[in-house]
Amino acid sequence: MPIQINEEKVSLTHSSGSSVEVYFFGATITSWKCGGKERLFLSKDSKLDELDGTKEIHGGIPLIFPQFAKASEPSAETANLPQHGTARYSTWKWLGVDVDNDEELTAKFGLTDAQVPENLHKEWPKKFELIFIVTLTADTLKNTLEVRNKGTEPFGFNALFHTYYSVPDISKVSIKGLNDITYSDKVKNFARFKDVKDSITIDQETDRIYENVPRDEFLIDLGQPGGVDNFTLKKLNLKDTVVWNPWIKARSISDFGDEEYKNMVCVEPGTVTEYIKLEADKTWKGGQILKVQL
Ligand code: TA6
Repeated sequence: MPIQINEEKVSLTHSSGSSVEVYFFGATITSWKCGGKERLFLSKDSKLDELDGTKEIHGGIPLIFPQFAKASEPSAETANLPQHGTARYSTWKWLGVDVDNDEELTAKFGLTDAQVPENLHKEWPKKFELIFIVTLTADTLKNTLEVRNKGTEPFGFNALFHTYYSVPDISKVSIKGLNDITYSDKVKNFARFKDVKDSITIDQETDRIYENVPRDEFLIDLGQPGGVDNFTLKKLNLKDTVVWNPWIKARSISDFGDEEYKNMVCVEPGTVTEYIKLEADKTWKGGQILKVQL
């Protein structure tokens, strides 16, 4: 069955056997399998059976909109929202399958401001419509977010794909394509640095926002012999890239396994260092393409 739907989620299976699972809560992708393997990390402690809007899903690809981090300016438009905004805490609508052929399987999910929980909506009462488009092929997963301003005034927003990759061993992971880019380091009180090494490795808590990344393609190398199962990540119309691993701080996150930091890394394309300004009645589009080297 290429499409299976229940109250909580949609499962899509492409003719090649690749598959994706999307929860209506947050339109969060919780699983992407291709080449017979799970490619995304999902914490075994994530409370998928208690999605009442208070707890986020820990893993997969949470969608971050309209705010990334807690705004430092009290006057910012999104200042009263939780650090990852509202879309992640809202229940999206299934909009159906768009394309289903041997090449690709594409499905859509929708969210309007009317679906945002009241306590969050009142803190950012803008009129908007989001469309999240998920495209699956034999070796790629493409995510596109469309944001439409349905109000009469412009608004500003952040957007980010908070992608958790599943990795066999964090000590062997390297990320190529972020050298010579200034980043602000949340672990070091947002001090700014630049790496000259051509790849990043992770051996401690890492929480960096790489700003204005001109390259749109990165290689996430899992350190496997022969380079099999590496990912290429392509960002589409997004300026920044966040790299996160909580390291042993994961032990203080209630629904995140104590040792699971060894098996995940987040590489997250987004526009978060400034607000994207959207005029009334206009649409913005951004996205990412994850490709596995099978
Ligand atoms: O995207 C990076 C980040 O904002 C980190 O600063 C850290 O707060 C993390 O996300 C939390 O992610 P979670 O999925 O646990 O909400």
